[in-house]
Amino acid sequence: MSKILHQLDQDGYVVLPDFFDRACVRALRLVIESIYLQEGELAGSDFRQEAGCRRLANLVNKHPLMLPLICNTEMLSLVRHVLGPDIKLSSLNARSAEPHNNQTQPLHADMGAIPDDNGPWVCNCVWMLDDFTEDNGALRVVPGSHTSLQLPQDALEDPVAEHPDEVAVTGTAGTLVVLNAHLWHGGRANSTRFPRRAIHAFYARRDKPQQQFQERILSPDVIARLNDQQRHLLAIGDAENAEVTLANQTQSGFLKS
Ligand SMILES: O=C(O)CCC(=O)C(=O)O
Repeated sequence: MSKILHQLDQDGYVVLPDFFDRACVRALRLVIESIYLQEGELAGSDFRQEAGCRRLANLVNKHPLMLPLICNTEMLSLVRHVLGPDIKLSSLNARSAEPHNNQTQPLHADMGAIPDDNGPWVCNCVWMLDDFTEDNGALRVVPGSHTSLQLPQDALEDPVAEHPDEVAVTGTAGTLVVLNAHLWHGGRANSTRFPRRAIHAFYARRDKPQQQFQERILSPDVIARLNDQQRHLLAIGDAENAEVTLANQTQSGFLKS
């Protein structure tokens, strides 16, 4: 464990192969494909859409399989290592880099966030639903950049261009990547015939805004079924969260919309 934590501190990310078993990966793929089908052209529009990709937002609301997964103790202990003990879910989205999409995402920090006096406040967990390879749109990261206190759009001439220090985060389906989301990162272009699918479980420090205001986007039925632990993680009935989230409706680190 200490090697994992050291890597998370040092490089700003850690890769945990075989975190989700095959049955779970298969079930998640089926779930998100059925939601893509159901939502059609509107998929992702409840948060944002992205050229060359299919996206889904608000996944806690859209399938019961998601709830136990966002509460996974081992994953949350790594998130707490980054953010401190008091955390909440910020959003749960899916992203599929589509075949031959020719779209490299700009390097960015999620929510355009820079650590404050209390340290990091955003942490992203990428659940690989397909193998991530060098050429199918793997995540790219610039190790160590989470401590730079700068955003790539301010520090780099061209955040889309390949960074000299970037590495591709590859792995097999079922791998979990935990990312200090101040780390400069982005999805690479997919030059293969197959989609590269992932779910992003994005967490925030308790005092900071949620990317998507869960209390407003979850249906009353879903909220009624939550246990105390889940309500807390989603910040349901949390007045401080409502205030800070509604006052800061930033959507994304690289598309300022
Ligand atoms: O799916 C990926 O590889 C990364 C996507 C990402 O960083 C984002 O959409 O903000």
